[in-house]
Amino acid sequence: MTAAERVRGWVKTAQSIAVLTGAGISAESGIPTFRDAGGLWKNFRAEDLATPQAFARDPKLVWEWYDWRRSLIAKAEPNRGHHALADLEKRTANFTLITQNVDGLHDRAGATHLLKVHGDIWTLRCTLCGKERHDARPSFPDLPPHCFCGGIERPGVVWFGERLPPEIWSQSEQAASAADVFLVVGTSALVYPAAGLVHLAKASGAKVVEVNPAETPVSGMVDFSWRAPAAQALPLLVS
Ligand code: BJW
Ligand code: ZN
Repeated sequence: MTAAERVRGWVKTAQSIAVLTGAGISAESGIPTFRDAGGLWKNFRAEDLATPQAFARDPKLVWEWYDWRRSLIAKAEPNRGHHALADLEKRTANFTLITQNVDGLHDRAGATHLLKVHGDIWTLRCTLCGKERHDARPSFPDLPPHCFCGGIERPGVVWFGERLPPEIWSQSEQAASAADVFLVVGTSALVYPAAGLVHLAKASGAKVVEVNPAETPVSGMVDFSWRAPAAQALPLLVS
């Protein structure tokens, strides 16, 4: 039996599967990742822009980055990787998809048990009154966008130094600790606490499978590393 066949067997017989995805699963939809070559925007790193301090200093600059990303995502389609996970959800008794992505491509592929630990790029939140709203316009005529109360709006995402949404986070921990199989797909596993779910799943007895063309800090502790792009590997893994 090949390693791939063995992994397919784990996936097929699992009662409970949890999946953690990162930017790599959307790479083949044409959305740049954060830390691979080509992920930089105007020479800024995610760590320079995805912070409350950067937004306080220059909300227009931070919004220009999000506006650029919104326009790319609006033109993108979910790929075979997103669809394979949506199919797997239908065939698995207990299935939870935990995503660090804010792009909404898992929703568009049909995922329903979906936990967005870093928020959603299509949600805006007022920095003055806290009101949230959905806005699917690919780009805004004026930046930064404003709330009816006059306050500046921010993207409804989680920046460095900010707490993850507590209820979503606790459901993510529960899913990771209850999983028989835990898939880690397209994430550099550098950003915590999300990356900690891999360790939690492993410590709770799950078979952990990584899908990533590159090595990551969790590669050494997983039960199998599938070194391939997600849109290629996931359809084979769940078939
Ligand atoms: C493919 C592929 C293909 C390519 N197929 N794969 C413990 C230790 C050290 C530090 C910390 C710690 N705990 C907390 C911290 C601090 C910090 C942190 O982790 N820093 C590290 C960077 C050092 N964490 C935080 O601040 C978090 N908050 C927090 O801890 O709060 C505590 C608190 C408590 C009480 C009160 C208040 C606070 C928040 C983290 C938020 C991260 N936010 C961002 C932006 C979100 C919004 C947006 O999208 O703009 O999230 S940053 C960015 O990184 C984004 C991503 O979700 C996240 C992870 O990136 P991801 O998805 O892994 O992408 P890449 O680019 O890194 O990797 C892509 C991968 O895909 C690569 O491996 C490729 O090989 C692969 N790939 N093609 C499959 N086709
Ligand atoms: Zn407001």
